[in-house]
Amino acid sequence: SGQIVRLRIKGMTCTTCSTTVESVLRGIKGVKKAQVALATEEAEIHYDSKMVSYNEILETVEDTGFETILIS
Ligand code: 9UX
Repeated sequence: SGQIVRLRIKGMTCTTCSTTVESVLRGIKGVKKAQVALATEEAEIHYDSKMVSYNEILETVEDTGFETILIS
């Protein structure tokens, strides 16, 4: 049930933005590992699909105010 999802996160303009998104991701129950790259607007999230779905992860990021698109 270990999965990896990659998201494009639009609208991050400084490292505080990306750090905030990263903290939010890491705070989601079921997320094991999360990295957000400001330059590429990409996030890679390792999670347990028994505990959380990628859709819940995506919606949680969107709640921070950044448009979020599933890459793969
Ligand atoms: Mo940086 Mo992001 O000053 O919303 S925190 S732009």
